[in-house]
Amino acid sequence: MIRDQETLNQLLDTISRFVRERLVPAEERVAEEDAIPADILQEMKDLGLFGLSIPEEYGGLGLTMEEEVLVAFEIGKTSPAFRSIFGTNNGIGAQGILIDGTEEQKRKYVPRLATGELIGSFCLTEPDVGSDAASLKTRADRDGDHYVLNGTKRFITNGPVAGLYTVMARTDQNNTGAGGITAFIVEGDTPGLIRGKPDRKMGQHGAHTCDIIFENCRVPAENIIGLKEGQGFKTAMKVLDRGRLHISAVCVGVAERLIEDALRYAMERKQFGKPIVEHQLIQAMLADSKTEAYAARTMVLDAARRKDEGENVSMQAACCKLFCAEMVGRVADRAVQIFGGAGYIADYGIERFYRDVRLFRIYEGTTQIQQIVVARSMVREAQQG
Ligand code: COS
Repeated sequence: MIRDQETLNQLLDTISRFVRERLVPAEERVAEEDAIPADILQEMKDLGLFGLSIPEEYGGLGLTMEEEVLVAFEIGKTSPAFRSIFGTNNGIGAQGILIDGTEEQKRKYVPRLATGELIGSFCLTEPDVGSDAASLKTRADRDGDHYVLNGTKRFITNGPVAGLYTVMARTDQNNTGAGGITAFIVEGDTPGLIRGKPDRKMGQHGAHTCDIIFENCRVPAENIIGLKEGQGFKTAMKVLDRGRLHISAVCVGVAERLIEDALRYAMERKQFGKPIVEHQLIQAMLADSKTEAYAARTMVLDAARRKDEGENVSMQAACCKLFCAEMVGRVADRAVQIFGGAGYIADYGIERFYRDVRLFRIYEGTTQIQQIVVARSMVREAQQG
């Protein structure tokens, strides 16, 4: 749903210009220094990028899902590391509170997430718990009006810099499944919350992950999201449904950027006496990439519109994440191929994107998990129908 086309167009133009003029020229520097420059960070805050999907009453731009994916298409046209720093505040770091939190919890924390004053992070994965999220081991034991958290969370995006963590922990030790899990809001300066050293990653340099360790970390009972024990797994799944659509849109943006770069290069580069774009085998690669990116854009928009209309889009979000993450992997691979030797050399930036996009097939649910979500939904529908 688009609320006001003119306002949205202005926002999209502004973001597109910011991406082109400020972020694209800084891509190489960010990758080399493994950090986003402070002035760019401030401009992101000024543009409202930390609060895109946060309702206006809590200080955000209150974008609908359709508006958000249109923005994500634009943001995708540069290194994914830029999106990562504000991505958690719009997505997994804020949505738990927004979807299932109490009014008081929303008022207390969300406005500071919307401005970027506070970075939000989402702690689900553990050293022994990845795709099988319901088996998580981090425990939270009640002690008076507090819970005591113990355990380790792994690969936590923005973990090193976050000031607020949504933490899934087991409150019912007799229930080893999803029903024993509760979601907590944990402030970054709580004693017993320890940040590990940043992980060394294959790509997306400038975006950071680390372990978050809880050692007798006392969290007030009033910080249970929605004040209800045992709801944490469902909260996490709802958050991921939304996150998967956003990531899908970013995949589309990155694919479109790579197609643009590959096309420009193919028009300039000459072999066998003519630009390589005139060779049909190069044309085939460009056409396949264009077709797949178009299909991805269309499905993401459809799922986003359905979500805005109030439909449950768990299955569609998984379809999108599955297709878009795999699609951008193929597009990046073809871009390297079209660039040839230059595609393998760091100076051209294409190999960096090739490494960056590999993560899309893994985080916020692997491709294989999306397949499971889609297939289970098909079976459920068939049984009901
Ligand atoms: N929205 C709301 N509730 C949901 C839901 C969703 N999208 N998906 C599942 N649930 C509910 C189920 O309805 C069920 O509730 P009841 O017990 O009341 O029936 C409960 O949650 C457990 O669901 P299910 O039995 O499907 O859980 P599984 O253990 O089989 O796990 C998968 C389901 C595999 C889909 C889940 O563990 C998953 O998404 N894993 C990947 C985790 C992930 O993405 N990690 C990335 C790191 S975080 S960036």
